[in-house]
Amino acid sequence: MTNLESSAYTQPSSAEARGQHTLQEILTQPVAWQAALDVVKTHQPALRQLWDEGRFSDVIVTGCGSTHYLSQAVAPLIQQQLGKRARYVPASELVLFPETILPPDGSSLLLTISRSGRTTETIRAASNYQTQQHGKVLNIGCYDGMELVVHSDLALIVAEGQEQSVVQTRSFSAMLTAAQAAVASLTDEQHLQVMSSLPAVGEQLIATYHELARELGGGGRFDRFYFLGSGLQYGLASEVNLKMKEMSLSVSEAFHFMEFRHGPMSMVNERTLVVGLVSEQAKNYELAVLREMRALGGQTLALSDQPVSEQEADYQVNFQTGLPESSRGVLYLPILQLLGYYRAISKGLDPDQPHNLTAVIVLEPENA
Ligand code: F1P
Repeated sequence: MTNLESSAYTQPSSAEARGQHTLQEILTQPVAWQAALDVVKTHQPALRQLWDEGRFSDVIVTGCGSTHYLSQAVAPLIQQQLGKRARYVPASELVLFPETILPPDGSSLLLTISRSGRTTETIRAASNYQTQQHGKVLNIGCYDGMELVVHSDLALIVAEGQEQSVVQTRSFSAMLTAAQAAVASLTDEQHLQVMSSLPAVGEQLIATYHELARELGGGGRFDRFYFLGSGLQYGLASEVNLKMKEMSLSVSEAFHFMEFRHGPMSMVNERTLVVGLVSEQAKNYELAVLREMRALGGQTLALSDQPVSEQEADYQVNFQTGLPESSRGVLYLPILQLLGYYRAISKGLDPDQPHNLTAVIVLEPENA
């Protein structure tokens, strides 16, 4: 029997109280981004020492649920920016099938990501890696002193990412900021410096587009949602898709942009919202997909740094930062978290109490 940790709060007393923790955590997340930047700056010497002395052959990034999707965003960033092969895997795969993941003669760095630091699969993966492969482990999380931190050679802990809610919002973007800042600190000090503008940009973004998220999520116009992302954005598309599912129990899926044409677009109709997390590098290819989905009757929402044409997007969120794509991934998150939040509220659900879910999955020994 799996021992599921129960969420530590009571049923809201009235409808308007529904989802208050989740909403506050979404709206305050830029504060946690600043804290993440400060944590990385504090640990920069230790991070540099671990990286230089480790002489790693590759990097394996792992987590569960939201933090697995975070791994999907971090691994390509590491490979692109640090020039080391990097791959992401769910922690359970590393526990159950290590020989399919660990390079036979490699000396990998294992990067574990976990909000709680108490998820059994992730702890097991880290513990096994240290005792069996005698490898190095870097951890990113939100709660210090947890078992996963004990099984790490270095831990970047962003306490301001801690949450009451089960679904990860502020914690996820805080850990993403820490990961992107850690990579920037190992490649280009200038990239780390320019990230200092992210909290203010995030506050402005939320203020500017909050109403759009409420309109698209709450209007009842859509009954299926598709989140498209490629390159550094695929993991983020997977995560915001999970938010839509966890909070609103909606039909939703995430795909790489170009994959959507190869079958899944058969689902597009007049009650479909196709959300594009547009990159810089492949923007033209990605916007072509959105144009085609509009032609099939779907509505499209494009999130990008610079504005796109009205032929490509019915709605758009523009960051207008000019920041490198490797440093501003968090900006895609708040409005799409709000989209799922308002969809849940419009369906009479309570995002603070997601159906079937708990904040941490702690498995009994016989199941782990
Ligand atoms: C992992 C996780 C979450 C999920 C849910 C259950 O937690 O699967 O991603 O949203 O809360 O736990 P953690 O290892 O990141 O604490």
